[in-house]
Amino acid sequence: MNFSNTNHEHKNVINMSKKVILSITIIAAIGLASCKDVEKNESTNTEQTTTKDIVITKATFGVRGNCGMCKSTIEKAANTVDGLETVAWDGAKKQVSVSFDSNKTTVDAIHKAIANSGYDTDKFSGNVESYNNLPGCCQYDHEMAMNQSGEVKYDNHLNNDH
Ligand SMILES: [Cu+2]
Repeated sequence: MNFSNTNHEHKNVINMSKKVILSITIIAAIGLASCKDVEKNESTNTEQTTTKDIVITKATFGVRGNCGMCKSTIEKAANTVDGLETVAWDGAKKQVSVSFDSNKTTVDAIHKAIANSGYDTDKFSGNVESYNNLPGCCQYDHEMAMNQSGEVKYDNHLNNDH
């Protein structure tokens, strides 16, 4: 009979479909399982990257100055820059070392902040008005060499009768 025959074929098609679906499900499950493993590894990597997201950049450049008071003024000026992490002015080398978050600021911004406080950097001249307002002992020589080797001990007023 044509009708039941068709019906039977239809059932077969359904059975086949079920088998196909089952196979697909199994393959998908295997696929998902392996994907999960990959995802796990990826998320681990992502976490590590996230902690490294803050990129700390280090820079060293010349800054003129005389004494411990200069050091304090220079370092305070650098610290006004948002994103600055560390600053240390080396009076013997006439050089400042900074580290900063490069997403927030630039070396130039730190140069400018220091220059604004009256101190020459190897890129910008110190603000004249600020320089004139510095204590006499801090009014450094504009011809002073910057980025020195640091072998010559600098004249720190703290060690002198001043
Ligand atoms: Cu000084």
